[in-house]
Amino acid sequence: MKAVIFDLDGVICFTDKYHYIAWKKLADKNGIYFDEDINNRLRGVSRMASLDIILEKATKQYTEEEKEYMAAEKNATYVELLKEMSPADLSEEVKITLESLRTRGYKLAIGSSSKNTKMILNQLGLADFFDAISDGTNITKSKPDPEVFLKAAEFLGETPENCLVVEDAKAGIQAAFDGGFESAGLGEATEHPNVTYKMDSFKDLLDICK
Ligand code: B16
Ligand code: MG
Repeated sequence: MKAVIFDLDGVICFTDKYHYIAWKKLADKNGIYFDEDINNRLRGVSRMASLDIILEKATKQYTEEEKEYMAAEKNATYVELLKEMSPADLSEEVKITLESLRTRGYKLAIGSSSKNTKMILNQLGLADFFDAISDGTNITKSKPDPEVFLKAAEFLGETPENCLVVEDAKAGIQAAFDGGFESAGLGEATEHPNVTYKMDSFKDLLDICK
């Protein structure tokens, strides 16, 4: 293993709570039922695909134009919430583990579905930390398609066999498996049958990547 590709939301940081608040505001405004269980199904899923999942509970049909508007509205709320993030939102555990992996010589990349990746890394003080960033701005297909991780490996100049993907979403483990990557799962990702390593916490990476 020469490189580690990290998912962002749910792995490096906990923007999932902001996604929840922003989607909840949109759902409430439109009288659509939304809860934490539905929010969990949005992990690793692109913005428009997330909206389609939310609209499963809607009682009317929305046009593509209305959907674009709703997604933009949700994103505006989300971006306002991201502005409150700071380096204090990066846990000591994540920080120390990332620094140890770097010291051990691993190349480190981000593989996230989010189009707000650069802003989030900036807020966390990680704007220049990673060797490569593959995110929602350079892909055409979202997880569970492997494109985001294949691009990350390409940007690092490594083959998938040499990269470990770290994920919190089942869709992300599926993407890693289909792309020929080994994976390390956190939370619900550990339930996926194809996850290579099941982790209890982020620092377990230091036992996997010696
Ligand atoms: P945005 P990840 C994903 O991030 C989130 O888990 C998912 O809930 C979100 O819909 C997606 O990013 C797109 O985010 O609206 O900011 O482009 O887990 O792949 O880092
Ligand atoms: Mg995630």
